[in-house]
Amino acid sequence: MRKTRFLILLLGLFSEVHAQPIAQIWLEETRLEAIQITGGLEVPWSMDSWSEEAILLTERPGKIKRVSLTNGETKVLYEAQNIAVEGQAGLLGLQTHPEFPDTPLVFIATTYYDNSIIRMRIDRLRYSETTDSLSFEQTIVSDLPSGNSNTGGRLFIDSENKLWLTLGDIKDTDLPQDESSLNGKVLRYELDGSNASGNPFANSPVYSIGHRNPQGIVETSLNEMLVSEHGPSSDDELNRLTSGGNFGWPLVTGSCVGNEAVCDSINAEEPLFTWSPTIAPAGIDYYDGALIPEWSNSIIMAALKDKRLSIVSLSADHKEATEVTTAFTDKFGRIRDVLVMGERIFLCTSNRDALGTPNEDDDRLIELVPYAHNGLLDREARQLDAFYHDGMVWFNQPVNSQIQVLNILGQILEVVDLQNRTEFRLSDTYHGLVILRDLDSNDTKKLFIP
Ligand SMILES: [Ca+2]
Repeated sequence: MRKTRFLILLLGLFSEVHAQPIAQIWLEETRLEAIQITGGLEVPWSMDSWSEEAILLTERPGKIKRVSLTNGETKVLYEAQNIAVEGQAGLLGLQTHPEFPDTPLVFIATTYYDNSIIRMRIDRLRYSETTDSLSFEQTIVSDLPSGNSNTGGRLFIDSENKLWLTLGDIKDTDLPQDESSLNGKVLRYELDGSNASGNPFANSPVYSIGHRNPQGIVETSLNEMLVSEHGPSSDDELNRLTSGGNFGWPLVTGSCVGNEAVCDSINAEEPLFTWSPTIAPAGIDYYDGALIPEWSNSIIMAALKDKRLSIVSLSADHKEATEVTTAFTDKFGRIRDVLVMGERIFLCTSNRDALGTPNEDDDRLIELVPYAHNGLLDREARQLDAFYHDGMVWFNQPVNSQIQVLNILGQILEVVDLQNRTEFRLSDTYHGLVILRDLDSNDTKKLFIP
């Protein structure tokens, strides 16, 4: 226990909170350990970076919490007032100002009641160091269509300081194709809430149309804007936004292959990737770090229904998906959002929503910590059929290859050429774990030497 803790401190870069991993997976060259930063959250919906040391997140019932990455300590910085919390409505998207904390502003998307009708607004909050809390400053956009289903609600600020908001169709399929309605649209504003300059439709925040329920949005390093969206019972989509682009809903779902006539008639955009049956994609972020080479230049996508991450590798120009893999399936339950902070990757669960099955720790904020591995301890490798007894290594079959003996650090202690023998004597200087590796087959076996 002590040793583990020391190792984690030595690595420094990463969290020492709850150092015991709650799950791990093996990629080709990287082992990823999942570390719980904190539990006991209530449907966390959107995360953003507060600093190197903390994450800011919304909880859908209305709180904004700051979670320390050094000790997991969680503090409520804000409780939203006059909000509508029912079904998928509540406190949703959150983004810090690009110059935070020099410009200590935070933007949130939240639903509210106008008489009994649910609408959505974007509020600007200000952080005070004196009180160590956020306070309401101004509603910069209001009276957006909303409801308790297909609400969208993800906020994002891009590299040109434009404020994006995804809006679902609110279960009204007549409206996503109607350019004058805001249902089923991706909207783009200036940071003061005015319509972004250069938007494709006059006097409108609408950037793209024909969306069903987009719940994730991110900008890649090549400034491509990508959006994840929930399909009906098939065809969840990852889309690359284009100014004025039509993403098809409800006239076409998923790929235009087989739907060419409809797609041509509305000039629909082709998704980068589709998932059928649906997996319920939510938050997305873009990773291009060096510590997980298998995931470089990828979109990391949270999936609610399929309880996993989807990793979408992008082409060099970021206009196409080249490979899609999955990770951590069924390890944490429903996953709502993903946050990439340089080399660090975080996710939050959504097991306390109406569709989840929470355990006592839910909901959780989890960090994925990478370790390089050389394949020696890869759990996917086959096991050598060998055991240790009384100073000797015994094989169940004669072995006609060279066997490496390594210590736990991967250093080679010796190489034994077996030449059809079934046993060899180990040096009595070896104690603890040693690893055998067959140089022909690469099969390995861990042995404990008392
Ligand atoms: Ca579509």
